Amino acid sequence: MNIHNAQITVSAVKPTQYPKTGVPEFAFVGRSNVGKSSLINKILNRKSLARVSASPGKTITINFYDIDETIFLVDLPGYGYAKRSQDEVRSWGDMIESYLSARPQLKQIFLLVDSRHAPTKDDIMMLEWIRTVRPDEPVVVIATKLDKLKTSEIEPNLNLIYEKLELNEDDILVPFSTKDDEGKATVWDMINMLLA
Ligand SMILES: Nc1nc2c(ncn2[C@@H]2O[C@H](COP(=O)(O)OP(=O)(O)OP(=O)(O)O)[C@@H](O)[C@H]2O)c(=O)[nH]1
Ligand SMILES: [Mg+2]
Repeated sequence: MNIHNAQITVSAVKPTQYPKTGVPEFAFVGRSNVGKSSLINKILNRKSLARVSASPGKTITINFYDIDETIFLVDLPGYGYAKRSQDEVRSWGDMIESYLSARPQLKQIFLLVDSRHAPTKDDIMMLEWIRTVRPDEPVVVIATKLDKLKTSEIEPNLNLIYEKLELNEDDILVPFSTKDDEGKATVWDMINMLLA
């Protein structure tokens, strides 16, 4: 995709605020600090369209990025951030789940996990939840921060993710890094394929 114009359209906290245009959407979910906002910037070649932070919990609304009025990339708040109250965690869970489960134009949910670590309990729960709401689709997992691994760690770490998340041969695991172009073309290929 040749991007001319990428801009944030809506920061939403409830369904009535979601865009009403109906163009296809692609959502990025995952643990807080895993690199969702960074990935969106990277694939759009933008430095700071999506707000990024070294401390977790940066994105607190559902942010819709309008790409040439053709698609929306959707940046979701992360889960698993310890410094949140029970009430916050619950209302965020509701907010994320109500978007992900009731959005006909949502073409794909991309689940991001940190390539350095084994998937957390929350990652596993999120993946299981994705499978229940989208039972007939392959799952797409993106392993972020690949640049932080030594070459010798890449294969074992990816295998561990594959195993812990119980991925099968139809599912897709994409290694990704913002420090180089690892994974960027694959993410675009998948978006374009789903649009075709
Ligand atoms: N080295 C490296 N750092 C990364 C990469 N992706 C993200 N980061 C860093 O990880 C931190 C968190 O990135 P964000 O993009 O804000 O993460 P997020 O998932 O949007 O976090 P929340 O909004 O809190 O849910 C930032 O310091 C980023 O610079 C990567 O591929 N490589
Ligand atoms: Mg973010």
